[in-house]
Amino acid sequence: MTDTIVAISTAHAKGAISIVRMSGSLALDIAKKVTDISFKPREAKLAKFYDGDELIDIVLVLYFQAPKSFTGEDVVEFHCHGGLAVTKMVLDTLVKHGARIALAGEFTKRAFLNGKIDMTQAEAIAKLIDTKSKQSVKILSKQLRGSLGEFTNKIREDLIEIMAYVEVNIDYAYEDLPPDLVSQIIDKLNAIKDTLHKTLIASKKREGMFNGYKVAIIGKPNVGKSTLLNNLLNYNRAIVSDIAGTTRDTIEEEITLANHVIKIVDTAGIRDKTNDTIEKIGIERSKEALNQSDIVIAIFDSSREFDSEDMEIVQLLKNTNKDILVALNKTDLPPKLDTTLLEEFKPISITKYDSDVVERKLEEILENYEYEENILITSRQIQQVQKAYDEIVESFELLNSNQLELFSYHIQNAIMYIASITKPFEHDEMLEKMFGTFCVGK
Ligand SMILES: Nc1nc2c(ncn2[C@@H]2O[C@H](COP(=O)(O)OP(=O)(O)OP(=O)(O)O)[C@@H](O)[C@H]2O)c(=O)[nH]1
Ligand SMILES: [Mg+2]
Repeated sequence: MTDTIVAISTAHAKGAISIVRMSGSLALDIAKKVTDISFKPREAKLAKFYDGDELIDIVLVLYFQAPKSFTGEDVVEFHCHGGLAVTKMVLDTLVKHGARIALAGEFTKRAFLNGKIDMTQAEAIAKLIDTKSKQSVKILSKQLRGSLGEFTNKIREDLIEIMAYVEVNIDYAYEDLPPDLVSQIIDKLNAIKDTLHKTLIASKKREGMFNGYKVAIIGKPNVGKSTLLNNLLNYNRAIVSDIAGTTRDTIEEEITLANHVIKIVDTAGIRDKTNDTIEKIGIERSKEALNQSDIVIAIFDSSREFDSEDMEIVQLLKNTNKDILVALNKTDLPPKLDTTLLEEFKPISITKYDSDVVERKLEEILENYEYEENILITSRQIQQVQKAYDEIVESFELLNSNQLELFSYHIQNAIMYIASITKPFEHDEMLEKMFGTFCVGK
């Protein structure tokens, strides 16, 4: 018999209501001992909550009878008044009567182990709590209902069908195989391969959707990078001066744009001939910031001649696959910059007095991002799909050279990796680690 667990499921802060949740075989017995009501499943009842003879709170009680509950066990929820002290006293009383404080993610882990949800749904729950963008809420709530599980199950079934074709024909000589069978298998397998590939690309590209997209501001020294950061933040976060090399380290701040949380990174001006060691480190960091960003804002000073330092920025832009926004700054001053090499980036003009157009452009880029519904949301999911994809790629050769047994071996592996997305084969320690990243009470 497993322990009966209990935790405060709402945020640990002062609020109107706090929910204490208890799950396990003793839940109903304990609940009866601390309240003055009779219990009926799925009925909300107002109850006096006692610690012995002492009245602690008037609470709303909900009882979910196993297996029709989140965890699949008996669950009782106590909605108490939201003071920190009263909630803690309710919790302590339940512990006194035999419940144990839940570990992080233990409720969700039980839901998973009892087959109430699959692993993708458990992961969607964890992400939903952490996520910062409205777009990702839409995707995650679909996954919460099992959409990613359905998607991977369909792929699994298609692969099993291919296996079946092959197994039936494994004993035939190649010449005796139905003539169009191999081409049918290849078509099916190609379709699966393409779907997995598309999903992998979309998922890797859209990691920022959950954690906030990163936008790096780059440019040579003194072009107005920190000025733009301050304008986007609406306050003077970074030091701005006419001395080149003012910003020495990267500065990261968050803003919300078009329902997305964006992490804006201001960097040290990039130039190649500096002798200053600290500045050199800063420049390396700006290159790193560019590599880690989703969108790059490159700033050029329209009031100065185009020089080798600007050229270095152009080179960086040409060598990156990030979304690029080029801004010509200081357009309030007489123009001197030859913009020929920048035309391909369709530059926009800004000044320190008017940089709103940058926000609008950023919003445009974000709005144009395509959102695959079946995006993979954890690195675990990405890894497993990648492995399945690699197995399928490897199997193609073998089919062409009629090595059906080896082909079938690789397809089996692919099936196993796909299946593990919803039902990982990891042992208990592994599960503990996975659910340990959840918050307590989940
Ligand atoms: N006239 C004019 N001056 C500007 C404009 N934008 C920025 N400046 C000035 O340009 C100077 C440099 O601005 P910063 O924002 O510190 O430039 P930076 O790119 O962060 O410079 P580093 O940190 O040294 O790489 C400051 O004196 C700003 O006031 C603009 O649109 N017009
Ligand atoms: Mg700066």
